[in-house]
Amino acid sequence: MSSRKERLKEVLNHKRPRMAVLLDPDKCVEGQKLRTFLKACEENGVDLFLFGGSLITGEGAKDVLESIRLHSQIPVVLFPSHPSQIDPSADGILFLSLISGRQADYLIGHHVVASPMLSKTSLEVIPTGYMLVDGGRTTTAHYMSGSMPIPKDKPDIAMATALAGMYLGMRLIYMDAGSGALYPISQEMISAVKSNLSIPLMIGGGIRTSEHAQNAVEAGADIVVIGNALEEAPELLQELSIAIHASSHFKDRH
Ligand code: 1GP
Repeated sequence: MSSRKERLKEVLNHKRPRMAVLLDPDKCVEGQKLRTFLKACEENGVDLFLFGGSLITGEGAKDVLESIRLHSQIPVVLFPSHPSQIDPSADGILFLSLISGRQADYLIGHHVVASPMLSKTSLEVIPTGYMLVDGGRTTTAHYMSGSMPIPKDKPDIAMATALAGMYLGMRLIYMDAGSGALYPISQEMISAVKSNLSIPLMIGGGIRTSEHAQNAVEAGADIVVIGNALEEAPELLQELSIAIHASSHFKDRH
């Protein structure tokens, strides 16, 4: 097993909080800037790269993924919105079922198309209950999936949905306010979900400050996903990483 695959296994063991950085292939360009950022991610203990987006329009994804593989040892997990985004050179794939929505294609249809392709790769397939939550604006994920997000003040709906995902056999729940959300998912909702789950909980969308990141960890996030904030201000990497990793109080909590 490659060391990246081993690192991926550790990330999913939810023994302590982890940091995932979302790399959107439409927003990254292969070159020195990306390589400098990848080096900074290594130095600051980033645990995982999510690679993908709700709508990919550019053609540079392959080059960007190749560069990530060449210049870092951090595991790369695909975060696809469509089977066409499967790339066997990553380490794993979030096999996302949009359990907050009721659209058949996002629950099972795309999975049927993708599965024969996946069976020919060595990607670690991670069955993931994906839940979109209202983050104050319609994000690309909300719009493209044509689904209604869980209202931000309904932790009971979030909890019931996540539980259903766990009972259906998901290995991970990803609760997402969507990229560029105006505000992140509330602590109340995160803790309502976490207190009922025995599988890891990933939280993302609108996390822009170390306070946001720490709030998510304190409420029970096992993996915190940061995208936009680092695209706009890569210099925030160190303080966001410290906020997620540093608190020994939340380590080894299981
Ligand atoms: C989106 O959760 C990710 O799916 C990241 O969101 O870009 O707002 O950090 P941001």
